[in-house]
Amino acid sequence: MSYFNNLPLLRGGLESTDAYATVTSLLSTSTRHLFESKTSDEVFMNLAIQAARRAESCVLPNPKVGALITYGDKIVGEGFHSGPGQPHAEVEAIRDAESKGFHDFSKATLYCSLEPCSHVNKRTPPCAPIIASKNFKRVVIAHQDPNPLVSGRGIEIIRAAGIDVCTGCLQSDAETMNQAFLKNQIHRLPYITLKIALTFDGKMADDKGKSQWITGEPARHLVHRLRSQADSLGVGSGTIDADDPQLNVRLPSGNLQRKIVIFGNPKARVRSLRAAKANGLENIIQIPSKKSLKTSLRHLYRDHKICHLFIEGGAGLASSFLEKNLVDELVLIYGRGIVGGVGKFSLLRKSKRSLGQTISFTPHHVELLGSDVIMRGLKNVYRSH
Ligand code: AOF
Ligand code: ZN
Repeated sequence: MSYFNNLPLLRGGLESTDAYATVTSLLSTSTRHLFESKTSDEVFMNLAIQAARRAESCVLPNPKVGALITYGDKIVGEGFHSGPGQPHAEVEAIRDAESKGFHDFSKATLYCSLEPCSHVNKRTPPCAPIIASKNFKRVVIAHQDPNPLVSGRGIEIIRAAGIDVCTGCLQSDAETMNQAFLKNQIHRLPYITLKIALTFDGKMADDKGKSQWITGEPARHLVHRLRSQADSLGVGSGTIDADDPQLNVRLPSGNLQRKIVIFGNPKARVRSLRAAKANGLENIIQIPSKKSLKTSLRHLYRDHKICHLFIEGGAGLASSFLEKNLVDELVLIYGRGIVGGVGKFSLLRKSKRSLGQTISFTPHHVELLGSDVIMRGLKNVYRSH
């Protein structure tokens, strides 16, 4: 996670004050030396990455992309991609600069958190030829677009126009932001997040199977935010039968529709399907239980365009995904209560693993939320090449 992630995004046109100085003045004296050890390219690229993060919720199948245009040390334009069918970040940044009266890009630098696209026959025109035609002095790119239709061609187009191109600036920060997109493009599979609520002593439910509620209200709000980052929600048929979950995405800005994927045996699925429909859920996809999970995931990506599956419950589904090593990110939410008992609802209940054979995640985020503890761990990290 980048040190700069919490800096406010600077806005400004030709009249903007020295952006570099403004950012440094926002920092306390104790942190300023860290900032100053970054190059100005990294400072501006970080702002482009922050711009990309302004896309609300999930933009999949597209990546989150931000772009920034500087002239000397002033920011003269910025843009981000807000979703499929919408203009790309670079085009937005150029438009922003032009709307402020900036038209001569021959002394300007463009910062792109992703290689500008080069391919045609898609929703929007390719960005690389537009950038080439604007005759920028320099283009700084965080990383190559892993989309096989781009994959270096955007960079070639811009270089061929005689523009100085620099790549790899804050590459890993930009890649971290687009893990689902990278996995989709490289492996043709959906990115999998598994969320599990656990009691303080690590149980998924009490001995009667009740899990409502292990965690408090703030953590349940967080779950809605996490759901909004995915394009689909996955659940076992048993959980629909037992808990009758609403599986919706409620945000302060409104409610979002997500595709629902129900895993489970066919009989249970018929029951759960009725329950789900009675709850007003639409866009429900059922997974034939005979197929392997990996095959099902390929099918979900190829035929249903599912790019990021957010899986919640139940214990059986969570265990299957974990055992088959299909989880990319694990989100554990620990409530404050201890339930004790025999552990009928512990994770991987049937596992006979020894300590030398654990399924390990690399923790990357720990947070106290109300009286709950959030722990996030990564299994796989996807890189652009
Ligand atoms: C960019 N800038 O902001 C984005 C890029 O269907 P389209 O026209 O939106 O194109 C989607 C593809 O373009 C996507 O798969 C990825 O390769 C690239 N996304 N490229 O230059 C952007 N969002
Ligand atoms: Zn583009």
